[in-house]
Amino acid sequence: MAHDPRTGHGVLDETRQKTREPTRYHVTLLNDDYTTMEFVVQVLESVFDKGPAEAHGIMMQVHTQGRGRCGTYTHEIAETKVATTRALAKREGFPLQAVLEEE
Ligand code: TYC
Repeated sequence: MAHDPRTGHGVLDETRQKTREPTRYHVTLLNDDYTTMEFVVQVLESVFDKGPAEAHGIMMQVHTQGRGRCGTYTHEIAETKVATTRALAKREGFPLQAVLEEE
């Protein structure tokens, strides 16, 4: 803080509040033995806006490595995509799980 040379009193000279980027979250898909590959590709296309080739690539990564990233979003959007994935999977009777990971 600066000081007025006459009074010695503090003078507020910070005019701009510090800004902070919102924390972003990865949405990660987990492998299981029951969800069909076709359904996972459909979810990647419809919920995560992937094209067919990228969706297939991510699905195979999850299938072979156990997990794979579908995208990185603000907290609210990431939560919504996780919830939508769970709801679609539940409707079809698949145990497919998506989780949030802080960036
Ligand atoms: N492992 C599944 C199968 O063999 C396919 C699968 C891929 C399931 C990705 C979940 O997130 C997943 N049918």
